[in-house]
Amino acid sequence: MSSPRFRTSRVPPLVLSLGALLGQAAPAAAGGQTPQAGPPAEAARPVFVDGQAQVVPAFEDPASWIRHDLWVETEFDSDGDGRPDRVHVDVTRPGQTDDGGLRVPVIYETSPYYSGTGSPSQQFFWDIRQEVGDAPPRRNPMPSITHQSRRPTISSSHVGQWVPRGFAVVHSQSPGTGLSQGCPTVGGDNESLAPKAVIDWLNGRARAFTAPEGGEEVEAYWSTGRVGMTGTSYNGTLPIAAATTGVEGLEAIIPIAPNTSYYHYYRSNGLVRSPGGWPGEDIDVLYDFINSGDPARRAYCAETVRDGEMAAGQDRVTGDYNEFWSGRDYLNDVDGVRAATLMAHAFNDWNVMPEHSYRIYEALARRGVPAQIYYHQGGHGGPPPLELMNRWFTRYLHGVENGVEQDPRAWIVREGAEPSEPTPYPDYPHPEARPVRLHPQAGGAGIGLLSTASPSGRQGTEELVDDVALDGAALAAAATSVNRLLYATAELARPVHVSGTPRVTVRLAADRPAANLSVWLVSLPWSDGAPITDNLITRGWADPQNHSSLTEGRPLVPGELYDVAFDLQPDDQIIPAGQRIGLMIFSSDRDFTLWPEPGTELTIDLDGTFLELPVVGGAAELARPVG
Ligand SMILES: [Ca+2]
Ligand SMILES: [Ca+2]
Repeated sequence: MSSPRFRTSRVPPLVLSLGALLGQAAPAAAGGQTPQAGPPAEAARPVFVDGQAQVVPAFEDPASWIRHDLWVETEFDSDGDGRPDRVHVDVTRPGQTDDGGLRVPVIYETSPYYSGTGSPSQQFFWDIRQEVGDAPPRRNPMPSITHQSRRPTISSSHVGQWVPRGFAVVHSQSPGTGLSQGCPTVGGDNESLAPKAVIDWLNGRARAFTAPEGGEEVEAYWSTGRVGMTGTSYNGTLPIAAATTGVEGLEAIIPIAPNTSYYHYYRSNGLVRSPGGWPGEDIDVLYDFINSGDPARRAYCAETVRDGEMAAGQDRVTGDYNEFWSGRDYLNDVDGVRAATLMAHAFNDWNVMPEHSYRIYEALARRGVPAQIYYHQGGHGGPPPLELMNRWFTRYLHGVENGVEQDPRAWIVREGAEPSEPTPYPDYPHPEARPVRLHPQAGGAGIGLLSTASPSGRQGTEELVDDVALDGAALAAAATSVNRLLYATAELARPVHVSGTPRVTVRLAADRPAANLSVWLVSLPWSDGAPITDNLITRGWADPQNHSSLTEGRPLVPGELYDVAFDLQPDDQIIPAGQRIGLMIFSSDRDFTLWPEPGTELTIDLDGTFLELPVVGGAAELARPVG
């Protein structure tokens, strides 16, 4: 099953129909600023076909565009100099906005990355070789970023895509980066209020100037005031940050692989846990990584932010949730969001994990804010198809009633399908998914059985010994191991469609007060040499000390059993017939957790341990006998 819309829209006739339409509109198209002969520029206007803004020849020539930069005055003073911080902004807009009286909506991206970033070398990250629950070793600060003056063009992203379609494109540099004043705060309030100020300016409610100090005032007379924001990763976080302010004029956002909570980025269920590919990264490392602003401000910013509130709040000892992290979790501010939100993420994004988009999508959908979600099966980043984005921005920025509100709410790229051909779902998770409880049976040092039927009789306890030298793939591939426990279903008689957020409950005891806990869901048999994503279904991590509270972990009493229940990362995947679904329980996850010395012993009580797997069609799909 695939979307008819995406099939038809890839067909050349779209271009032909556009040509035909432009032919009809020819007397009103093209302009004096373009090489083509034709009527005056002032007649050129955005053109829509099939509910999407089209490339208009009169808007296509970059030589006809107007580019300039300016500084918008914000409502905060984060660098402590007693004056409102000004943020650096660039604008690219069709020439007709000056010569033809045209007013256009705006596609806007803001980022802390436009003026260079710090070293990605791990020697400036936290050293993850430490015992769980201990104070971390001291971190080497990252070398300073060389300050760049980059104007008037901050970035050319989105310009080629949207200016020819009748939009202006605006960029701004996050506070404390590049030529923007203020301090970098990595999720602080000024990162939400800075784009709010830019949107206020685009609506005539804030002032802008030609210089960072003083300067002539600049007005956005060419703007309709309707703004859409997009961007990937950190640049996808900031549209959500802006939207939480409820600023008028921010009509639509398309966050791509956004981080929606710094706690969920750097911690997992009470545990210190690195983003995949960035071992030892933490919020203060990201501060150093984006700290490209005026060197004269850096001492004040380091003292108040990195060595101030971050040092006091980030807590790499317990990993618990606290007020510092709560203030950097956009779900806590989601009530303010009114912008129509098209989320995009990937189920194999192990850097910014797939829960980040789902938690916001779910909250917005529940509140009745227009929201859709697009998931593909790849890794970090990857926008929705242009058609989907175009319909979204056309509806909410140009106000064209294209019926996008009646579209399916969820778009899931099936395994092996092109990212441009998602399968429409009425919602995500698939509405027919039901939680199926699966129970482990003794034998996890090899592969014990995992079944929907409660085993008859007690299964008792089984043990594993932590060894961070072995990664999760090696542990899952091993026929037997003392370093993990693995339980798998019988071979599937038919494909099983998992859709949603699996949840595990692990009843465990440890031989010491603190331990890592990692859980992977895998598809077996393991294919050696294949990409890990061929066999990895999803995974999750938790701190057993947080078994009853995310904010107040308690040291474990060695030998005492605790029920640790937590969500794995959301997923949507079809496990082929003939495979077995495996639940692997282990301690340190080499690619994500801290690296304690090997030897921690975990005892798992199988009678209190189970998996709840969201399966489309429910338990019947798993309970069928083999063959
Ligand atoms: Ca200031
Ligand atoms: Ca903890």
